[in-house]
Formats: sequence, structure tokens, C-alpha cells
Amino acid sequence: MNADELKRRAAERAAEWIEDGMTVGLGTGSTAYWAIRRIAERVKEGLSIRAVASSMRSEQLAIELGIPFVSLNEIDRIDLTIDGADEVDERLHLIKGGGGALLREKVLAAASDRFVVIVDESKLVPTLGAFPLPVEIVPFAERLTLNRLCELGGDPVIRLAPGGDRYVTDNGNWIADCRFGRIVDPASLNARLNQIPAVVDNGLFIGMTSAVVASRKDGSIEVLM
Ligand code: ABF
Repeated sequence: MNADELKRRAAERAAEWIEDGMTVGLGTGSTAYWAIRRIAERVKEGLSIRAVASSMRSEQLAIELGIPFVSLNEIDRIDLTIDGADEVDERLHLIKGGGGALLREKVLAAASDRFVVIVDESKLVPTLGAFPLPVEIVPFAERLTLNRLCELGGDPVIRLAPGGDRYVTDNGNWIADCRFGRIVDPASLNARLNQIPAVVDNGLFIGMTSAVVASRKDGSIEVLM
């Protein structure tokens, strides 16, 4: 079974948890896009929901597929958000942000009654950190912030867009991809990073995951809680 098929299976399993009348958070990334496609199919079959997106890319895809939308500023809670991840550790802490949408993804996750993560089994790791940790920073203080990330041992690299310019997030910020090595205490690193003044947020999602739907190469689907 190829990676796309594994992602699709996890996404469709999670989309089964969506019920009529829900407000649904839409994630970002190739796995989350499979969930958006499945949600669009169910909307065509009569499912009545309203969606809020974690990125302009997700919003664009959902609008193209006919999913009804609501602005985050029109709601106070999200019933269920379905999103991908770059790494999931044994306590279901996450590294997210490989897709550049970590800030809005974390906002949606925090506003959700249930935050469900969909992955193929390659994302399951014993300890976070093999995937570079994305840190969203304010361009105004790039140099000072990179210095602080270096002092923390992050060896930061500013993410570039395909054209070679700095990648700009939906929020007008930049991303520093940081290599901290094995992150044995992600909660502590998360706190230290977010104390740096021009760090907007980082890709560590600590204690936010309600469930992980992981699809395995043998064709099985595992729900981790
Ligand atoms: C998004 O999905 C990001 O937070 C994460 O980086 C990405 C994973 O992408 P994919 O599903 O394409 O592996 O939620």
C-alpha cells in the first residue's frame, strides 16, 4: 500500500466521527487534504456541517469542493478538528508545521473539543526531534531571534520558498526550522521557545491530541488515545 493510500485510509476513518451540525476544523497537509475530500463527499451526501480552516490552502481546497465555511471569529468552539502531523511520540505529543501552518493549526487545536491527528505509521516515533522543529518568528526581529534559538541549541535555518525568498506564513511571519536533536522534554522546550519575545509559536503540540488515527502498512488502522 503506497503512502497516499495509507494517508487516505487514516483520513477517511477519522472523517467517520463527523456528525450533522458539527463545526469542523480542517487541517493542512497531504493527509488532512484527504480528510477534506472525504468531508466534501459526505457534504454532497447530505452531511450538514460548517468548517473552519487552518490555512489559506485548506480553505481554498474546501471552498473548491463545496464545504460550507464559517470564520473563526464567528464561533467560540470547534467540535472536531482533523489534522496531520510530522511526528507523533508515545505520549501523543506532536511536531507539526512542516506545512508552514503551525500557528493557525495550534489555534484550531486549542479551540477544539476533540483534536484528532491522522498519520501513516511512518510518523510514529519514540521521541520527537528527527523532524526539524518549525518555529514561527516575527521578521522584525529575525537576527535577534535566530541568536536566541542558537543559544537554545536549535541550529535554526530560515525556511525558503521555492523561488529562494523567505517562506511567508499566512500570518506574514517567517519560519525557522530548528534541529534540537532528540527532544526528551518537549513540554519544557515548548515553554522556553514561546518565552522568546519574537517567537510567535512553535510546532510542538503538547497534550493537545484527543486521538491519533494511524494507518499501518499491513492495511490495519490503529486508534491511539
Ligand atoms: C500539517 O500536516 C502540518 O502541521 C504537518 O507538518 C503536515 C504533515 O503533512 P503530511 O500530512 O503531508 O505529511 O498538519
